[in-house]
Amino acid sequence: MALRGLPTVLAGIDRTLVMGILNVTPDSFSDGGLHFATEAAIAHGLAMHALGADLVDVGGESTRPGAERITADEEIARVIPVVRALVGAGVAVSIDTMRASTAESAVQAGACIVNDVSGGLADDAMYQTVAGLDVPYVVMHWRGPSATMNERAAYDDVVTDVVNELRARVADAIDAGVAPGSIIVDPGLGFAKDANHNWALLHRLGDLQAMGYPVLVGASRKRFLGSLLAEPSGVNAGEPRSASGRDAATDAVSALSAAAGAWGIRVHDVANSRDAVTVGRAWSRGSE
Ligand code: PMM
Repeated sequence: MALRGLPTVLAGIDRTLVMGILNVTPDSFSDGGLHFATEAAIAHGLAMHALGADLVDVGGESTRPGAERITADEEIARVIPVVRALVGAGVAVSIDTMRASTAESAVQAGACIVNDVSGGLADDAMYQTVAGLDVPYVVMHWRGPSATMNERAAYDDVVTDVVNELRARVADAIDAGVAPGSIIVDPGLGFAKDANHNWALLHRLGDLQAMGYPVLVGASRKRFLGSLLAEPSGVNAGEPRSASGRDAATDAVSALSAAAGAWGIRVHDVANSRDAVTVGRAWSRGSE
């Protein structure tokens, strides 16, 4: 599926794209503060690129369940130096933000995709801004800020509800001038969704693809993988697997998403997910 405005280097890739996750969240306990976080983030972004990330997704605001918002100025101060440095080094960058002003600054600094976890709901100016920027736009399924999202995880049929809500977001974006050919949709795994909601969405990824837009999947190291892999027995019986032990499960989701025809996956473990999507492509084609 040709995506309007995608840089040629990405448009030429004939498999599920691997988006490496780069969260620029400074450690307030470190003396280095923002500068340290910036340098470390740039180094990590370059490392993911070297390991095979097609894109590096730069975000400055945590979306973990319960997370509080940061100011626009703080977000921009965190992400823009990182975007600029990575783009300068030849890395394709997407900007993970719910704010139109951050999206605009990042695209001016060279980012080539806007990844909006709120699907446009968090900022009234987002659709018009993206329309003006004319870059690919990820519309993720979202029902409200991280601080309260777990209360909103109630659905009649999660797949039908997510598809219908995404359709409404996409229609609003197009009304505001976003080109239909630049839209990517994402089920928003873990955002106002419990483990079985996430599995239902993955099981029926085809229903999302039937919307007619490229689909991005973000399962990497998320809690539903930890609970799936909980210790079966022993003193830690029932304990979810820790985030650091969820990469093999993430890689499996990457392979299966690729086999199902996902446009992209958003992951921490770039090298193994790159192999996984290559396997997924061969599996679905029946050949190399
Ligand atoms: N998940 C997170 C952040 N950004 N963007 C998209 N498009 N899809 C996602 O599923 C998604 C996202 C939260 O995960 P993190 O805390 O590991 O970055």
